[in-house]
Amino acid sequence: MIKTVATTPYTDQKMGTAGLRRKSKVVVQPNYVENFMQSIFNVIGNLKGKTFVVGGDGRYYNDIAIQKIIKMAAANGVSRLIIGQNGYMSTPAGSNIILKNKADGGFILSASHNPGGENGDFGIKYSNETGGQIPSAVSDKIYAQTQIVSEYKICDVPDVDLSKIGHQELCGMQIDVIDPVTDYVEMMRGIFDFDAISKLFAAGFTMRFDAMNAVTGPYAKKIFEEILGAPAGSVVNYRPLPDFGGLHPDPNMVYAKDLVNFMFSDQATDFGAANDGDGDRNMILGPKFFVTPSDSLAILTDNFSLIPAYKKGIYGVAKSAATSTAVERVAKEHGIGYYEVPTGWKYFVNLMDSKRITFCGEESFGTGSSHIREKDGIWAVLFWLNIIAAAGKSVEQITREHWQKYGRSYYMRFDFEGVDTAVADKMMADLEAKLPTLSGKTFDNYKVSAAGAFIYNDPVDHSSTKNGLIVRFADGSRIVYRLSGTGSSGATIRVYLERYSQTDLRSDPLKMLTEIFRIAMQISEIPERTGKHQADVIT
Ligand code: G16
Repeated sequence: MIKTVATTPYTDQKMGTAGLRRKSKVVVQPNYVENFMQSIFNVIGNLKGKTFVVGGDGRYYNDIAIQKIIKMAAANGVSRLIIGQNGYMSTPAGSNIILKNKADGGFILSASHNPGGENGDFGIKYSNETGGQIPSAVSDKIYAQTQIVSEYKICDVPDVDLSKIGHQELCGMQIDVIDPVTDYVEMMRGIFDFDAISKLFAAGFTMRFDAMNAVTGPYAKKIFEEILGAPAGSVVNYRPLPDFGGLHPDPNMVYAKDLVNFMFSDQATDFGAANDGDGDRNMILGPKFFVTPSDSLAILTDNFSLIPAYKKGIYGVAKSAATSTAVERVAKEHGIGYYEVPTGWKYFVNLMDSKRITFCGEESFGTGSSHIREKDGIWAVLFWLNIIAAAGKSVEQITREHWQKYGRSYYMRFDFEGVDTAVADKMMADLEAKLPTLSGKTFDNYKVSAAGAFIYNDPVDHSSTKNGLIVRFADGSRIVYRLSGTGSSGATIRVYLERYSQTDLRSDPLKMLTEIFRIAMQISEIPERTGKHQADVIT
């Protein structure tokens, strides 16, 4: 039943910040998924005795791609697949299943926060036995393989029924279809004080969780409504749909606009949250109040002792370089380890495995801990609920008291989308060459203290990664420039701005950052080079 099929390479199968992401229309081309998967299997080598976890966020093409992966895994000699029922599994749940079963890795079919559907995006995230996504050295090898792949192996059998939980066999490979929610719920129960959160809801506390018609709906319904007792209807858009019902499942102020409008209305619940397509990102809101992801990381870290699983102490904390410096001040106050890594959750994995850090987070709405090796949307929401239950304070009170204690990092990200790739690359190259000449120069009242590329030397595997350009000012303000690695067409230039104040805690972030935005445009020449004077998306 095993067939070997001849194929020719696609030139564009290089993974980005988190796996392979392309337009659905690209991925549905003949042999596109097959070439990519065969390249991965070729790089792994001997697959006998190996177990992989497979699932996805339910987006368009999930069902077709998953069948191809199952049949190819069997034909390539994989011993066992653990698959989420109906092909569903969130990215954090997948990481947990890999670790719990000591599996050799896993594949989550998702383009994360990118829109889905026939005209949207599709993607494949590949994790290894750490439960985290593979390091760049491995993805480089896979890319090289995609450039020479000439045949793939597939089991020529009818589709596997993934609707029923249980065991089955295919071409000598064992398949275990599991409920993707159960293990995840148990893990959360082991971390947080479910009794305290239940009491909070029993006392009348209200929340709205927007699952954005993506994979976290079933997880959120189970945990927030069924177990913790949030009022029925607290979880909205909870049915995963192939096109996310037309929503763009990116939990931020721009794309989660139904939730944002609701939370900024007079009908707002006490707490609001959203997750992304595959459940690893989160957004936290209070009534008429938004918590930036950078602040959220700092606040969670500062309050670790309120959470049962962390109350004995945490190793340390890490953030991506582009994320605001808010958590650095918390790390200093608590005397714990502090690390700055390139953008990409995979850079946290070595730090967690070597017990250097417990928490980590990014400005791109990702927060997590060493309970798994991915960021975790529902974990972050439960962390906030647990703090609220333990401290008896609102989201706004907790955040304002945090600023009172540590000062406030005004922080925003400006995205210039759909830029011609050659123009974006040239802009970054020219900027990198120019930055060393800026040191000591003053722009308006801002004096440059240092400027250059961000280079990360991993303390564990000693690899070195260059990612983004940073301009630091004498007053602690910063500009970070990067090209996104998660888009599916053209280039997106990201400009991250930060300004710190110990005294001015109630200003409008956009106003506080107006001057730095102007300086950022002047230094980079983005308007002249791209024709864009305003960002397409501001978060
Ligand atoms: C991925 C990565 C994150 C990264 C984000 C944005 O998240 O796992 O580490 O911060 O992309 O990356 P970029 O700025 O390169 O677009 P996700 O949720 O998309 O898997």
